[in-house]
Amino acid sequence: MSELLEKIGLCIEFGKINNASVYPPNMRGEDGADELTKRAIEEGVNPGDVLNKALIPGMDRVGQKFSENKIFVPQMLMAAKAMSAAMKHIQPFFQSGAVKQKGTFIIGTVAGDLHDIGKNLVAMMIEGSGWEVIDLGVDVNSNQFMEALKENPGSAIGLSALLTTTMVNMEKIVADINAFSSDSKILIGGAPVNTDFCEKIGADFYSPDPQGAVAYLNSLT
Ligand code: B1M
Repeated sequence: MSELLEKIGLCIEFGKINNASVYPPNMRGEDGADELTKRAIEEGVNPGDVLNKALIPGMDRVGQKFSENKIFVPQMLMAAKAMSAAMKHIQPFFQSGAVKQKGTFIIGTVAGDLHDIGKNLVAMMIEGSGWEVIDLGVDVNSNQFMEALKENPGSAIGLSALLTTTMVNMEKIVADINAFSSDSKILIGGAPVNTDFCEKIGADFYSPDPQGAVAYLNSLT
């Protein structure tokens, strides 16, 4: 099992999407993230293990290499595509929460930011824990959050940011939402943010991971 997880991690790291992908050349003809994740699930590997022991460590290595200028944006993009191909197979397990509708949760990646893998994970786990999730996608501005809030009053809101440059946009969105509806609970997350930043910008909770986000939302019910 650990060999299979290791291979899946390598597919993410090197952007090997599926058997048909010609990239990277040295893995041509081999199964990719798509087939290997499907096989892992069919063989009974825990979807949480696929996520935490293969996909996320693979993506961490991608980030590390990008920081060291060992790879560039096209390789990161291939890694993201491989990650999406794998996530398709684990998604149903996180979305199969039996109890539905504990409340409504509006989530988006903040304006200027196109990273959506972490946001999608948070959304799928929250949905799986019984919340209705309205996913506004990426590059979402204050007006879009407030429109969704007008249509779904009383919803909790989740903001994700992956870039230090988009943290300021998160700050603006939180201020706008608080001015519009001071009783809306705002949860923030993403690699560059933390509890101090959360307090500074007036958000209600920071979670470093989807599990913490689920626990926080469930504490509101
Ligand atoms: Co980008 N990128 N990227 N990138 N990218 C990072 C974030 C970076 C850290 C890489 C690096 O330098 N090491 C760096 C940011 C540096 C900084 O700001 N300090 C960076 C950069 C610089 C850029 C560009 C500017 C590159 C360029 O064009 N020169 C550009 C910006 C584009 C834009 O957004 N405007 C860019 C582009 C891209 C791609 C499009 C190629 C691709 C994204 C594809 C996609 O998302 N569909 C990409 C990728 C893949 C990455 C890395 C490698 C991986 C991100 C990821 O998906 N991680 C990333 C390096 C890294 O993080 N290791 C990097 C896996 C994911 C599961 O983790 O998103 O952190 P994460 O989510 C976690 C937690 O943070 C948390 O839960 C998740 C699961 O544990 N979480 C929440 C997230 N949101 C939450 C919300 C919550 C609660 C928890 O509540 C609401």
